[in-house]
Amino acid sequence: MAIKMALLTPNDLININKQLQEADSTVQRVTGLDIKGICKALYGTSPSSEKVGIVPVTSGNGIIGNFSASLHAITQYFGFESFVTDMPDVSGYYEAVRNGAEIILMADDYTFLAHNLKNGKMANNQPCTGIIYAEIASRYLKADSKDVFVVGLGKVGFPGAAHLVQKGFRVYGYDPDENLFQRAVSNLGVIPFNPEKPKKFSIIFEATPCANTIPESVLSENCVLSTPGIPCAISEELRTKYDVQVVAEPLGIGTVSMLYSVL
Ligand code: NAD
Ligand code: 2YG
Ligand code: MG
Repeated sequence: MAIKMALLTPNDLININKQLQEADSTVQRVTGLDIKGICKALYGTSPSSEKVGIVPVTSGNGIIGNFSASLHAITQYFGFESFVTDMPDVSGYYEAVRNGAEIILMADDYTFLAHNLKNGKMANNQPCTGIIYAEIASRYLKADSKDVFVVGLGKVGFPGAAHLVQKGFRVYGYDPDENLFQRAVSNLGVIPFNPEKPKKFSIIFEATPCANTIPESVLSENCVLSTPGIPCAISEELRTKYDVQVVAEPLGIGTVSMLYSVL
């Protein structure tokens, strides 16, 4: 398959518990809810000790160091019972189900899924990530208007933009890919952002695989930047200059969004 994918690296996942704790406290400061509270509000579900089986997958680019171990740490952090199978792939799936997994988590290079074997519900990481980062952005307690800037309208950004439109926000969007940009304008009613006519925002949601995607001209003092994109969308310099509240974490927020969506 010739689809371009931005894959995680073992480096992104170093100190995942610390990254999660920091993201959780930023989410609390920005929205008044912690990440679990956001999930409950978003999906109306709560875990009741579901057992999560994590299956390493060797296909394509293969095992990513720290990926399964990070999913283990993330599921435990959010209060799920979980285990990583000894075997990968089909044998690992067999092992997970035999050992009582109720929810399967596994990923190849294209799809990261959660499948609840009890109720049949299935989730994909890309829309679940877009939706939860958009939800966090939308709950900024000190937002000065219903205007949101969405940067990147791909597999994560588009569902996030759709969620914001559905919640009644005025969504300004930008993507250099003309097809994706037009799709968001015509299918969602996204307002085309014109870089020639700069406008300041207190809420920004970014989902691109590029650095420095947020022009300085859109930043307002103390704005929120909710971004799953890796690497981070703004420089340390701009972050400090505008006291930007950045919600960014490489795997856990999207994963817990998937899990709550299949409960
Ligand atoms: P994608 O390729 O489907 O979409 C990215 C979009 O960004 C593309 O449409 C591209 O044209 C656009 N883009 C590139 N440069 C831009 C710029 N300067 N301004 C505006 N748009 C620009 O990718 P995706 O699957 O949506 O993933 C986006 C990012 O999110 C990747 O870095 C991916 O690794 C990351 N991701 C993170 C998590 C997480 O939990 N943190 C989960 C899933 C994906
Ligand atoms: O089991 C393994 O170790 C690998 N087969 C996992 C492959 C995951 C590939 N996907 C990505 O790197 C991400 N784009 C999706 C993960 C979401 C968080 N960024
Ligand atoms: Mg995440």
